[in-house]
Amino acid sequence: MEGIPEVMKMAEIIVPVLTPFNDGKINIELLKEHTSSLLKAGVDRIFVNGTTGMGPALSPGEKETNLKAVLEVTDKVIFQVGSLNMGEVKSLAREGKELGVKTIASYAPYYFTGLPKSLIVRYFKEICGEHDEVYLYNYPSAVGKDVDAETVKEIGCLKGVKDTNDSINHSLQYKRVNPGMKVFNGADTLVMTSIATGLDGTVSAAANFVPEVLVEIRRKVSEGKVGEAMKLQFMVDELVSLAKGYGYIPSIYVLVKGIRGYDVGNPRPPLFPLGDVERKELLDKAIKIMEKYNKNEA
Ligand code: ELE
Repeated sequence: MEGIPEVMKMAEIIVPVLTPFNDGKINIELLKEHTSSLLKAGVDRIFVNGTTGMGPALSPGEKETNLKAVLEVTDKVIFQVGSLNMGEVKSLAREGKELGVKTIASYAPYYFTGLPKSLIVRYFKEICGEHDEVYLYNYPSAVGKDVDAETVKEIGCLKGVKDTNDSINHSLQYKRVNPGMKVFNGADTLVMTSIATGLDGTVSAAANFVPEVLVEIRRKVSEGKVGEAMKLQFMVDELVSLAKGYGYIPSIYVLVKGIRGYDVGNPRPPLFPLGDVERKELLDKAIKIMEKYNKNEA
């Protein structure tokens, strides 16, 4: 498309794919089907074992199971390997490399408070020792610490950042301080903003249930139809805000089934699946929101 700023054509839509469980075990077939469906809808890469994928609730073996399932469908994968056991982290990083995964990622060590910066720097440097392309998954509100742009500079070997942060300025700061680094924002409410400000894209959990809408937001922004993009963004915002009232991750399973029309199993307790009444209520409300925007009544 002529006349479209290069950066907007390139902005990636990355989906942190959910992990389908049935009877406590990962349902590999459902994960593969969901992955295929998302790629057909136009998402660019699959982020495996993220927050929405319940990464912190998975054993190393399960993280590998998820990776292998997704690799059967696509090589456009980011493999999240973080945990509180350095040995496991490094062995997953090696495994990713052996399996030909181009990019791996990790959140910072969570739960433990008061870790000095030097320790965070060492954690990421050790991962870089195992793989050529490592991204930081920065998620301060969940992890309890912010690995900021200056720390990333000090780490020195990271190739990208996924910054789950309501401040777009915080995400842009990685670019200012580390030119050449790929930077993605991970907030569902900032999909349009991430694209329009020239970040490298978005990692949005909402891409599990409305991938086409995110692809459309990118298209509208690239065509300069910012008002139309904003309307779609606001629809996503309303859906996310509704879903958060029922527990965001368990709700995503319901929304995928209700909106996309196929089963993705259940989350893993303590992220308990929604009950029948909640499911119906959530879905009825979600459909009303989508109808309102489709009829242009918003
Ligand atoms: C985001 C979360 C953020 C998505 C992942 C993601 O799942 O790995 O509730 O806005 O903090 O990190 O969905 O959720 P909120 O990248």
